[in-house]
Amino acid sequence: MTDLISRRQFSGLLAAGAAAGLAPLSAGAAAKADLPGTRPGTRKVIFDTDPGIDDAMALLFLHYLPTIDLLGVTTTFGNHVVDVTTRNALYLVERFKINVPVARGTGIPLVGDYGPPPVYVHGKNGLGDVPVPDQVRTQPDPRVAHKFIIDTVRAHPGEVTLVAVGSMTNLALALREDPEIAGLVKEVIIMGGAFGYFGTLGNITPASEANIHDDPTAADEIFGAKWHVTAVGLDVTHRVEMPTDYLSALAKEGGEVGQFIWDITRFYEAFYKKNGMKSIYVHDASAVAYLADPSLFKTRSGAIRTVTEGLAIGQTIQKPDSRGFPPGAWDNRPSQAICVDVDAEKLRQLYRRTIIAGAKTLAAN
Ligand SMILES: [Ca+2]
Repeated sequence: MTDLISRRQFSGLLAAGAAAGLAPLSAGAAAKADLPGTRPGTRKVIFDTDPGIDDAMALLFLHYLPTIDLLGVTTTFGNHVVDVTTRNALYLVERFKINVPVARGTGIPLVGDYGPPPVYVHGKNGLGDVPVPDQVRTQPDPRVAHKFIIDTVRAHPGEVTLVAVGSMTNLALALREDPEIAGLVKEVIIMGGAFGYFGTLGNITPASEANIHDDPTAADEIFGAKWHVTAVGLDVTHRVEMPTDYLSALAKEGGEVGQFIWDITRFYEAFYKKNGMKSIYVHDASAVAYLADPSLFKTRSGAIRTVTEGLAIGQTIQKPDSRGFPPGAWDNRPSQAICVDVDAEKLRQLYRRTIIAGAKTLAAN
């Protein structure tokens, strides 16, 4: 949503939603032009993604947030090979009339190889095996993803937030080719890492979260660059669950968008239920929620390193600024933020309200 008319329509629909009994997140919220609790103004965003079921949920959330000006989608490998994640991104922007370019990114990490895609989590087609055409009409941007990132950041110096929810390879390639962009990016928000805050383990090994494990060298480079990174890792995303009844209510209230989220999450939910859970984890949409409303989270500052080889490859370790240690590998690295707590209920409310209001704009257009 990039034009003023659709933003106004959206705000009106939000107010209508509040009048219909949707619980506001804060008193007097329905009267505000923007979503309650969200950052004021328009935030320019590039979404770097590997769709992916939770990526699709995050992209729809991002698209329908009225405070966000989505400038483009860049694709990477992770939840599937990059051919498939790019096809899925093109399909999503076409189907939901998200009028932004999609730039295809790299298919391999900076070092080593990409293993078999986790089809047991995201399905053979990466979108929970809901039918997706092999080919979509929308063509990718002619630029490779990291060039698109460089061009777009340089076109809007100081304004662009990078939200990265797959492997960090495109961001690292952009930094390698044009290190000055670190000083031109407004902010970087990633879904990635497991920092052990609550004794949190990884999800691909006991040490490592999948996005970081897919390219630990890239992750270490992006944490070491002189831009501000906030990592929304498993420490908080494992505290944000969407149970079946939440998703079924979204399917009823959220029009075509809610129905699509319901459809793609059937496969994902079955995976989690096989592993003894009653709900799905909301990984990538939690990073978008941080962008929309950082007050939903608590953070901790400190330099971050990623283990790039050996048994613990992909492990992310922060040295909190509040702690002193003898000289070591964290010295002379920028202080970055990790999320250490989240108001999951408010996050779910924000997601629900955004999808329901967004679905009405889709139906009206
Ligand atoms: Ca992802």
